[in-house]
Amino acid sequence: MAETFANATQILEPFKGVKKVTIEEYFTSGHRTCQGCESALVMKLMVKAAGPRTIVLGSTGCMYVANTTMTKGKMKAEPINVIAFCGDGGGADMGLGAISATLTHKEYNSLILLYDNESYANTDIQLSGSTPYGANTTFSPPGSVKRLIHTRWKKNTAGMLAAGHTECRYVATVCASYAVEMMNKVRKALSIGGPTFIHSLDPCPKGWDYDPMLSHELGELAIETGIFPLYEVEDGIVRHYGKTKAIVEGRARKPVREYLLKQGRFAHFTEEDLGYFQKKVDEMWEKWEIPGVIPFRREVSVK
Ligand SMILES: Cc1ncc(C[n+]2csc(CCOP(=O)(O)OP(=O)(O)O)c2C)c(N)n1
Ligand code: SF4
Repeated sequence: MAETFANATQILEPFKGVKKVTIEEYFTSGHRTCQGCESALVMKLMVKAAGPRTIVLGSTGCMYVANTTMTKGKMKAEPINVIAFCGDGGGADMGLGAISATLTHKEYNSLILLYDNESYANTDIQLSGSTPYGANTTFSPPGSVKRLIHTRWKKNTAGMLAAGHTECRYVATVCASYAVEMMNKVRKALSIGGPTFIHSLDPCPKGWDYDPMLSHELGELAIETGIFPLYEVEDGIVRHYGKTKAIVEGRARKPVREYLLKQGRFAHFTEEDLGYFQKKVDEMWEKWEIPGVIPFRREVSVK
């Protein structure tokens, strides 16, 4: 794979299975995230995949606040990986313009990783453009007069960035419940060169209101219900992977209620709300031009 990635600062071969994953940890104990925080796991796996010649910077949010307490040290003058992380508030909302600009600069070698816990979590779980339809947040508490305060559909951030930045060589979606795949997408993004983008869906026990032991299972369910598709777009070619690929090839999706009803933020949902959510996810798979990625549809001429 080395020859094709002329712009990369270093080539990181994919881990061929969990037993081949490197033992060194760069995300050490002492951070201050909640128990069961999947975004912390994403940080741990991201830097493990990237290796020691890496600088990580980020916009403010849970991961910045909880993980950057002790920063000291010097690096040798040598090529390094640069990773910028952001939450969904920082990336899918506030910093979207900056990410867009970065992805048009072919000369930048950097990976932007958006860790999506589906709220402005660090400031107490406010609604973001990435919060799912109907969810209870501090900005959208359900009430007796109005049950659903948040009635907008979640942004299709990775699809939007892939479609809108045709010279960006690599965009992927990941979930840390599939850790080796996730790390290999980070390695690929860093190896291919140029600005690249990864969107990670991260269950958040505090914001989603569930027992921390369910984080891994909820990540799996997000994929198995088809709510969060796993795919990569490499040089304009879309590849679904993992359980999402199986869905594209015909495997039945689990009903969205299995995922939604495990989370307190959807505890107020009625059958009608669950039905609406299911219908929107079905549309994504049955009507989108590229399922889970590109929502446009060609006009069908009626004679
Ligand atoms: C320009 C600016 N606006 C608002 C804030 C206050 N603020 C700090 S953390 C945060 C939440 C960021 O949410 P997100 O990016 O989703 O990350 P998370 O907290 O969920 O990890 C906000 C709004 C800030 N620091 N800077
Ligand atoms: S609020 Fe959510 S994202 Fe933030 S540290 Fe806690 S579990 Fe992690």
